[in-house]
Amino acid sequence: MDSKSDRRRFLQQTAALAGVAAGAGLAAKSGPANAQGNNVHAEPPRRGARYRIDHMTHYTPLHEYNGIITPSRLHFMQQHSSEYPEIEEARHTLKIFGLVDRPLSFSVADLKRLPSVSRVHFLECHGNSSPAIHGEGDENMGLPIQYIHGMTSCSEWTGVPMSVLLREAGVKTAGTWLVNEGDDAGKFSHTLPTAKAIEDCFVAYGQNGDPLRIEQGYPIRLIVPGWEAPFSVKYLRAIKVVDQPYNAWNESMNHSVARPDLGNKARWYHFAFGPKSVITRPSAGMEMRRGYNQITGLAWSGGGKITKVEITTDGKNWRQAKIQEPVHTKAHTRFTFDWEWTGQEAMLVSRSTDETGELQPTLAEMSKYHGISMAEWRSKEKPRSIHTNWQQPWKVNKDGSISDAMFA
Ligand SMILES: Nc1nc2c(c(=O)[nH]1)N[C@H]1C(S)=C(S)[C@@H](COP(=O)(O)O)O[C@H]1N2
Ligand SMILES: [Mo]
Repeated sequence: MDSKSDRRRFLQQTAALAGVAAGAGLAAKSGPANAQGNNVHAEPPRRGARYRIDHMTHYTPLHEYNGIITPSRLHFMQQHSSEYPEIEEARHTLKIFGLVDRPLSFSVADLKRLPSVSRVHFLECHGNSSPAIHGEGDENMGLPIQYIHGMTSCSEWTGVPMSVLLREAGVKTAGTWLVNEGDDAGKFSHTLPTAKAIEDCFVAYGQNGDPLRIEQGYPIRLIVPGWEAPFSVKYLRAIKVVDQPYNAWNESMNHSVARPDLGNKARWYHFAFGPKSVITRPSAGMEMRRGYNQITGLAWSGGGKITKVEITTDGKNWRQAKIQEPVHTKAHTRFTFDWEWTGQEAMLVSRSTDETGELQPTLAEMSKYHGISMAEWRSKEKPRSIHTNWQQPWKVNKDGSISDAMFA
């Protein structure tokens, strides 16, 4: 990988460096408190206090479906509260206010009357593929790919472009940032640069032809293509146009990771995901049979379309995989590769390249990017890390069993 362009991208993806109070690490360990209550920009957790984090997660079984659209019922789910909000669609509104000429309020029916788009995009949690999940003694260790990489899914979303809504409201020149707020118990909120909103974001009410599932934000959610999923606020109810990033609780405290190599400062923002891919079949926990075996998996990138996927079966030599059409931008892309398994040990890895020319990094390259040493990755107490797109190796053993060789 070109380290210069990597560095550039890194800087682009990172809007701010910020000092983080000792409490952040604490909160991170025990998870986010839903204790945000109704105050979106609640005070940061106090040192020494105990935080309880209400959190629900469902993982997508990536190895159990075909093509590029995740069946809606299998879409992953990350909810920062202990229950789903019960929203009556007929009474729900989306308000746009702040630095605008005309503050507006839309009912869901109003939104459905406006010009719409249907687009295929992936969503991926910033915590997907986290090192902790591979950890020895981790309750998820040895479980299938679902629990390692299953916090990403891909759907056809239908909704109204943000460019339409923001034009209606008339954003003032100073309105360079948005604070988007959800209607769930914690009033989950996230900042977004106005420029990105206008470029390709939309307020979705449809998921694969149906209304959004309640897990995905019924009746409406924001879709921020290619960027880590916390930007895509569910149960969207308010867009406040502001002149600077607000760093709502989840982004500044819960989703930031203190970095020893940065003097315990944290990167508050990680925007687009770089090129990523994973072999979904065969993968950890499955049994290999001798003879012909199709290797298949998914590749995606926040940088645009996937242009190339390569596979190695010996951990060294790379050959090109077939890419299945259609290829959508910022969407899961299906690849396949013909293979004969002769009964020998094998190391199966995929790596993708996107239309910007960026190549999916190895663990060693990511290690530099995260400022974490290989020894730390391999230690029992894995460092907390987010926004990872390293290559995933699966080891095929002589007896046909397959294991996760990520930190082996
Ligand atoms: N209102 C609201 N929006 C939210 C969240 C939330 O808890 N509440 N979680 C965020 C996070 S961290 C992720 S990874 C994605 C998950 O989207 P999904 O549950 O539809 O898969 O939603 C984001 N938007
Ligand atoms: Mo997330």
